Amino acid sequence: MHSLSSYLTLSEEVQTALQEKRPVVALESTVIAHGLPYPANVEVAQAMEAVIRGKGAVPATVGIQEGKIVVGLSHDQIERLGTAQQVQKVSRRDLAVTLATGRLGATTVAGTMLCASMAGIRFLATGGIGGVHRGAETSMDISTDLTELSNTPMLVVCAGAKSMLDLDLTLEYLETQGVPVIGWQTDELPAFYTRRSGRRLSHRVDDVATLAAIAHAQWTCSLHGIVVGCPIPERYEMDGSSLDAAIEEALQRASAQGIHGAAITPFVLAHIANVTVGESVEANKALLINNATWAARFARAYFS
Ligand code: PSU
Ligand code: MN
Repeated sequence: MHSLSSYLTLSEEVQTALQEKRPVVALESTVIAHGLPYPANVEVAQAMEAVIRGKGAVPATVGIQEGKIVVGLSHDQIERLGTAQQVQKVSRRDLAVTLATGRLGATTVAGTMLCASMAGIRFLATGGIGGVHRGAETSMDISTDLTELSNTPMLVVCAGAKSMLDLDLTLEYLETQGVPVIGWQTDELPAFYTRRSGRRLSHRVDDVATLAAIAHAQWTCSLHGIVVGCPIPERYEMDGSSLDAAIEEALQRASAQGIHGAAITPFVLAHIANVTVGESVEANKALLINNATWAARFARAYFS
């Protein structure tokens, strides 16, 4: 018989922090394996861990290796995920197969929520959550991130979602799933590379104590995921209209090349990075570090 512990490995640092009820922030690894080019991916993964430690919390980067969920990947394990050629993108549907076949896997937001919550972690920092794709009314391409948020008690700090998605449908879907989306010091859903999306949110919070109180209320009432949208820092914000053109072009190319499903996001990200000569990669790094910083502050407020 297998028990959950035979599939779950926690780093010593993470295990101790959880036992002592200290704040831990989970980090996804799809952004490392599929979202950013090497070496920016590994650099930003280390930088996120460093700012989380600097704010008095413990980082737990999640990945799948040799049949185990690893919560708290080592530097070498992160390097491996950031350089390996064949890495499985692991969302909820992929977890068991990846574990049983011993493949190397990088977890999406959904996969990270699932794995980190097995370890008892409540906070997660990422860049952008997945969402409802444009044209989903015929493709039905809706990220599992959204349903995971309705199933798993975790606060996910992100810079909103990319405008390659249908942001209106994404918000509608989250509402249907009962997931609160909170603007951090903003009235609008941030749109990843840009601070504003033009979509007004129903909730805005400006201080960490209120956010911690919301998390306590949510989870005490056995409710599940919370999304907190933190806008990209101003000096890294990109020009929305040229981005839209790049996204449009990438989506057309993807469709012409028959790329769909889980492969779309990495394809579009790579195209935008090319077209913007790396500016998008710098912006992506900056917002990831910003989100990690806030997630650590939120976790600290929650555990204080
Ligand atoms: N959005 C980004 N960069 C990313 C992702 C989303 O700007 O790297 C990744 C995240 O890991 C997210 C996943 O959870 O893509 C969503 O993929 P899908 O749409 O296949 O569920
Ligand atoms: Mn999808």
